[in-house]
Amino acid sequence: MILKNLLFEGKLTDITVENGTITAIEPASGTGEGTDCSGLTVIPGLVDMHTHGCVGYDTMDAHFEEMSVFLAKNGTTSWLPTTMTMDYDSILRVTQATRKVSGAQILGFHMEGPYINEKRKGAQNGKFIKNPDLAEFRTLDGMKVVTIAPELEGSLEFIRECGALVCIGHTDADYDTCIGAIEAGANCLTHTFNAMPGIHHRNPGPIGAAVKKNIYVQAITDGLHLHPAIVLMLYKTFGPERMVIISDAMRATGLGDGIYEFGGQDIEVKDGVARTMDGAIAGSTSTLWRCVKQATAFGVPFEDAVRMATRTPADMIGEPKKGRIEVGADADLLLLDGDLELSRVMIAGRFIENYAPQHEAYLAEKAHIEQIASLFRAPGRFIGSETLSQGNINATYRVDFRQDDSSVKSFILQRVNTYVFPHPVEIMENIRRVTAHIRGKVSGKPVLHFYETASGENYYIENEGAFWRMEDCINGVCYDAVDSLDTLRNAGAAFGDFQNQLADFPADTLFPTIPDFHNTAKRLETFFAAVGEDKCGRAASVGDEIAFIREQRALASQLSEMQEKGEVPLRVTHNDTKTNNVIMDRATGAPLTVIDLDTVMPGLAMHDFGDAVRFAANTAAEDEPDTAKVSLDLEKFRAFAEGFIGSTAGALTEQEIGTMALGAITITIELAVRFLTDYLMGDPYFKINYPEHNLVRARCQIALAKDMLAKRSSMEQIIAEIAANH
Ligand code: GN1
Ligand code: MG
Repeated sequence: MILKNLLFEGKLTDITVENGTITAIEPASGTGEGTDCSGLTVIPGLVDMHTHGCVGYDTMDAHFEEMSVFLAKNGTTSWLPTTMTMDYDSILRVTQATRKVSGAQILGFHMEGPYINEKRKGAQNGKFIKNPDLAEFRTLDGMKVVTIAPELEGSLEFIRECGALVCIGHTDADYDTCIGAIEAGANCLTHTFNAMPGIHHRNPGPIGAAVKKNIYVQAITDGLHLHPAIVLMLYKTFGPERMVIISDAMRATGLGDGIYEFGGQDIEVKDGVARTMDGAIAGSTSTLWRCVKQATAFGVPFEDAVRMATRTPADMIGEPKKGRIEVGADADLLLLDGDLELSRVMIAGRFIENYAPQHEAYLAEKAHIEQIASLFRAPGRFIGSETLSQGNINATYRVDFRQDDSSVKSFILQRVNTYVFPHPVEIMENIRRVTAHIRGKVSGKPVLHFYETASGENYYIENEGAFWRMEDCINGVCYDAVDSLDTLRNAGAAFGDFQNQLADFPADTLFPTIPDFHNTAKRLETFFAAVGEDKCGRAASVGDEIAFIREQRALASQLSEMQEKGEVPLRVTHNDTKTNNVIMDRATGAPLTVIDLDTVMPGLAMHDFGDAVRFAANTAAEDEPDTAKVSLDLEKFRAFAEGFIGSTAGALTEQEIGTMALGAITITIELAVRFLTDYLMGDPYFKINYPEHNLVRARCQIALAKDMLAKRSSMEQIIAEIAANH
C-alpha cells in the first residue's frame, strides 16, 4: 500500500507499506496509484510504557482486548500493560493472558511494584509491598520493565540479575542510593516527581541522580500530576531523547466520574481527577495523546512532545522498530488532520477499522461465554474469559469473575465433547458422587467443585445441544512436561491416593461413561476394522505402523484377557492419568488435587500407572514429530513408580505389581492404536492442530512402545525393587 501526499516532517511524502513494515519513504511523486492522504500529517503511533487501564478495564483484569481497542482509537499503537502492587497469583495471571488483541499491540508488561517503598506507595496497595524477589520475578513471563525502590534490601542484585529494564520509582531513596542503582543498571525514573523525594539543593534525590547520569525520565504530562512549569523543566533538563511521556491511565479513562477499583482499592474520579480515599492522586484519566497535547500546550514543541511519546519510549524499552517512521520500521502510523487532531490510525500496516471484524468476533464469543457462565450460580460478576488449550477432547475456558471485595476469582467453563461423551449427564452424576466421596476423606485440600444452575443441575444444555459445566479453578500448576523427579514422585502419589480414596466406592454403581475405554483387545478390533474399511484412503501410507501393531497384538491384549478371567481386580480408577491432570502447589510442589474426572470408571491400576508413565517418562512430548527424540526415561519411570506404588502398595495384589511394567507397554500401544484409528477415520475424536497430528502422535507412541519393549526387564526390576521396600 502506498500512502500518498502525506505531510511528513514538513514535506509532502509518499510512504510505502508492505507486510506491516515501512518499505519506502519518498518525496511525493504526485502521480501513480495509492491512497491519497492530502492534507494529512503523519507521525509515528504512540508507545505507552506505563498505563494501567481504560474503558472500565484494568491490566489486573488480565483481559486486554477492550483496552487495546480503545488505546488504538486514541493513537496509542503499542503499550506495556502495567501491573499494580498486588499478590503474586494476580500478577501471574496477567502475564498468562492472551496478548493477541485487535488493537494496540502488547510489547510486554511493566510491573509497578510490589518491590516498592511503603512510604511512597502513592495509590499502590501497601498490603502487598515486599522486597525484590528474583526467583519470583523470573517466573513472570514477558515482564519487560519493572519499577522498584532501590533502597530495599536485595535491590542491587535484583537490578543486575533480573533481565528486565529497571525503573526507579515509588521510592524514598537518596541521591547516592539512586546513583548506585543506576550504576547497577537502572535506567529510568518512574513518573518523575510523583511518589519520590523532590529536589533539595543539598539533597538532590532520585531526580538529581537522573540528571547526573542522564537516564530516561517518565513524566505524566496530564496537567494534574506535574505543574506545567515542571513539565518544561524536565523537558529543558532531559530533552526529547530522555524524557518519556506516559499516561499512567487507570480504568476510568474514557468513562465519566465515579467510584472505580484500582489495585484492590476504591478510587474516586471527580472532574477527571482520580484519587484514593486518602486523597493520593491515583493515576490519570488521560490518554497518551492528550498528554502529548497538554505538553504542547505547556510549551514543549509539538515535534518533541511526539518524540517523547514515540521514539524515546521505544528506545527506552528496546523496541527499535517502534515509534519511528523510517524504512524497516513497523508501519504504526497516525494521520492527523489540519488541526493536528487524530484522523486515522494504522497498526502493523492496517488501518484499525480493518481490525473491526476480529474485534466483533471477539465480542460475540465473549457475550456467549458470559451468557453461559452467568447461568451457573458462582459468586461475582463476569469480566472476561480466556480459551485454554489443554486437553485433547473438551473445549475449555477460564472465566474470571470480579468479587465483592474487588478481587478476581477464576472458574473453569467447559463445553463437553458429546461425540466422545454421548451421555454427559451420566458423567456429571459420576463426578458428583465421586467428589462427594472424596470430600468425606480428605481435609485441608481442595476438592473439585461444580456449580449448579438455578434449576439445580451441575450442567447446562444449550438449545443446539451444547453441554456446559463450570467448576472452581484451583490455584496451582499442571505440568505438561515434568523435569523434576520430586514432582513426578508427587504426581505418582497423587494418583495412588486418588485410587485409595475410591477403594471403598461401589464401582458397579458408576455409569460406564465410555464403555471398554481401556479394553485394549477391543481397541485393537476397532483398529483392524478401521484398517479394513480405510474410509479416508490413508491405510496404505501407514503400513509399517499397522505391521508393528499387528506384531504386538497378542502382548497388548494380555491385560484385558487377565481382567476378563478375573486374574486382576477391577478398581475405581482415573483412566486419564496424564501429569497435567494433577494440580500442584506452585510453591511447595505438593499435589493439591486430581482433575479431569470424566473417565473415572472401573479399571485396572496398571493402566493408571502405565498411562502416567507413557506421558511423563517419555523424553519427548506425546506428539513429538522427531521420533529420534522419543524414549523412556528410566529415572522418571522410577520416580513416578516410587510415588504410585508407595501410596498403593498395601492395596495392590502381587499380580498387579507384577504387571505394572506390562501396563505401561500396553497403554502406550493402546494410545498408538487409538491415535492411528482416529487418523484412519478422518480424525473425528481427538482435537488436532494440523492434518497429520494424529499420525504424528501414533508414531511417537510406537517409538516409545518400542523403547519400552527393549527396556522391559529394567522396568520390571525397578518395580520389584520398589515393591520390596514396601
Ligand atoms: C484425551 O482430554 P485429555 O487430553 O485429558 C483422552 C485420553 C488420552 C489423551 C491423550 C476421554 O485426554 O484417553 O490418553 O487424550 N481422553 C479421552 O493425550 O479419550
Ligand atoms: Mg502507575
